[in-house]
Amino acid sequence: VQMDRDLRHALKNGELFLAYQPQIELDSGRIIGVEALLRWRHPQLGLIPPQQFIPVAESSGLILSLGDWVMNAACNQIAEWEKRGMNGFRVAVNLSARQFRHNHLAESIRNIIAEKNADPTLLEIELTESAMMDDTEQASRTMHQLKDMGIHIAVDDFGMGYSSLNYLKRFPIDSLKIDGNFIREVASSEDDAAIATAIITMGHSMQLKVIAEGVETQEQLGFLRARDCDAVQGFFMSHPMRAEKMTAILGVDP
Ligand code: G
Ligand code: G
Ligand code: MN
Ligand code: NA
Repeated sequence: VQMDRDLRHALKNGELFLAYQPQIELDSGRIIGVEALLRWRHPQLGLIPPQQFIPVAESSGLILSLGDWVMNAACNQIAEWEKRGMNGFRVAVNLSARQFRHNHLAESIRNIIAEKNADPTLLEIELTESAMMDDTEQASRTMHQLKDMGIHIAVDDFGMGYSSLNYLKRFPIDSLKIDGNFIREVASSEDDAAIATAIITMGHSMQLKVIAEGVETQEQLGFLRARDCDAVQGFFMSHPMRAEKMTAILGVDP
């Protein structure tokens, strides 16, 4: 209850910000986009990890306002990076199951995109398998609405949930993100190596891009490169950072 009240206050008080973590294309070595990760700097408690406050916001329903805040901030940033001439640079936003199931999700995203004048093809939505599989009829409808707007759709934490390959084929998905749990020991565990390889092969045979997350070592990176993974994200390449730092690294006009 206390945290929910603090979080409501944080929303109004500017205590939230987005950190951006680069996604690197292996073929070109280029940063092709970023994942936006919500951060809360509490005035007394300091930085509170999303694993602590997102579940609270989910159960109170505040996640919807929080999600609107995130979408506004991300679309604002898309428009700004676009203005600086960063062509095709995509921003991925996480949606929790409750946000994804909300009736007016597509409409509300459409309004934010229009208001911020952001290119919808530069927005990517990350959904977990369980969010997609909960009510497949509604999920499919919502995903098609987003897709029709030009928005990209990625399956987050892939391999950790239960997803039917049949739906994977029927949903308008653009990419799979291999969960970091499979990457951690990918260079030493035969099982994890087999899983990661299978995801890459299956993704490619379905014309999906495959990105590995949680890449922390040179060995993991080498493995993924050898298996033809499309892109990587993780501390080995870069930690999440503030927009200003991201802009500076990209070398575009500040
Ligand atoms: O970096 P990390 O600690 O940021 O993220 C922890 C978890 O919080 C991840 O599962 C991530 O998907 C989730 N998360 C981060 N930012 C957001 C957000 O803006 N919205 C939602 N719904 N989840 C987020
Ligand atoms: O659930 P989701 O995949 O959205 O969560 C992303 C989370 O992973 C964020 O908390 C982010 O800070 C974290 N993260 C990003 N790169 C790495 C990494 O290389 N190692 C670990 N352990 N976590 C990472
Ligand atoms: Mn994610
Ligand atoms: Na993930």
